[in-house]
Amino acid sequence: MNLRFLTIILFLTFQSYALTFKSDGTVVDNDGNLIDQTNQDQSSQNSKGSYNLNFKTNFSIDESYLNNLGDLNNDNIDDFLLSLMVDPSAYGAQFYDIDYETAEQLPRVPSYLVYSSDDGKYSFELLPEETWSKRMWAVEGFKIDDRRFILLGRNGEVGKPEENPGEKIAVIEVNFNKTIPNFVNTFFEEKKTVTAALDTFKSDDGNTYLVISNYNIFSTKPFNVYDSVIYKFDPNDGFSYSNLLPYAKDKNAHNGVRIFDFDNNGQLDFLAAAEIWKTIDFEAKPLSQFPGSYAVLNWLDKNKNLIIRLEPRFEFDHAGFDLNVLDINDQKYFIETSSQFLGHLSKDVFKNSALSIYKMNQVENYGTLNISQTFDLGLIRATQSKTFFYDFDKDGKDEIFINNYLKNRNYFDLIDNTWKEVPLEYSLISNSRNQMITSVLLENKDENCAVLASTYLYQKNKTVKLHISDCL
Ligand SMILES: [Ca+2]
Ligand SMILES: [Ca+2]
Ligand SMILES: [Ca+2]
Repeated sequence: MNLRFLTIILFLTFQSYALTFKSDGTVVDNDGNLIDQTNQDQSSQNSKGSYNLNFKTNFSIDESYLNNLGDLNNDNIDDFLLSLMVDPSAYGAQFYDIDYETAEQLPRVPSYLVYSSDDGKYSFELLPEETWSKRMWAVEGFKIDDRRFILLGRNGEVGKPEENPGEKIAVIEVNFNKTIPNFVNTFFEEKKTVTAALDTFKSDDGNTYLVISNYNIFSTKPFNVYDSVIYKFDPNDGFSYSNLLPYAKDKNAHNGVRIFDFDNNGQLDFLAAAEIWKTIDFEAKPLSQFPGSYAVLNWLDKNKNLIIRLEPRFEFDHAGFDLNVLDINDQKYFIETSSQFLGHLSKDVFKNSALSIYKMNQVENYGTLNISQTFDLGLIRATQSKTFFYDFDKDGKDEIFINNYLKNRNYFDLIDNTWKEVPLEYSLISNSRNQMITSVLLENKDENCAVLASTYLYQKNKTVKLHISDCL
């Protein structure tokens, strides 16, 4: 099937859903709110030091996503990955209506390593074509000794759940000639999966493990595209199955996973942002006994597991997307983004969006922490919304920042024991039409500042424009 034909089919498929494609290239939802546009506003609102990068492709891009990779080329400035996606659900249409064959026919589209270069600006390099993906937002950079790698969680959701073909996760090894990248090796897992989230950790014996959430609980290998797996990764031999099967909550989709020792007891802990399972019919009956995100202390030692449940902001409609722990003056806070999940066949699959904050206190095993404070993020949905922690006001304690936003980008600051929203002063990509922005915060440790790279989450364009702010 050629692309134009496919586009027409997809277009027709979407007509019956909540969004309308207008002749001027704009897309509006049922309430007439403008969601997207074909012709981007070229006007520039650059302030001193900020600039744009343009990524031209041969594909019509539906979505884009930015992931911080840490400092890969050792100049104390964070590098990042721009991943482009094709996906009907970018426009609110149901990916569930795309069958296996159509999903297989969707093109794989480029990703770019965006790296800090000698001239003090960001440059970019196209990833090897074999690693391009239809749809990828789960990405991480990691190091083994002096070698640098990029882990690509290829293929999020495309197609009906039972027909999603998946893609193989990949690891690219990258060398640098001064700051300029050279992709020297690529490793693939043999089996295709549907990767929602990932993280890496090192064991005490120095081995590197890759934790790949394909939504469901952990399995020894991906028997099914949805089975999550923990791999051991060898820098010379690539992937092998670790056979680690630590606890994860059954009948929940794991949209976000993080593994680190957040209580500083020397044992790795697990943070899971979880989405309730519902029946795939118009009733959308809950299948999860306990909806909500959760943490597991001492994750790799089942005898010492301590499970902390987090009160789900949206109760039996709860879909957590990111969960992290922030430590302020020895008080730890769980920070979660979430949406209300109405059901696969609902007119709006997701609606509403929240940032919820929980004070981590001593809890009994299987105890539930109540929400301490919650904010409405003002997004149509919080899918792929992640949090960053950074000391924006340079007072010695970190604030919370969300990567996705519509009108106001704010950070959340703890002032007199209460979290408050504070406007953020970075220059942004021009957004005269209130498109959904996605961004990534990038630290420059030499200059003790950070830049904000921003672009449109929903693109519908062949040229993707990225705005880099000045370093504040
Ligand atoms: Ca760098
Ligand atoms: Ca721990
Ligand atoms: Ca601060």
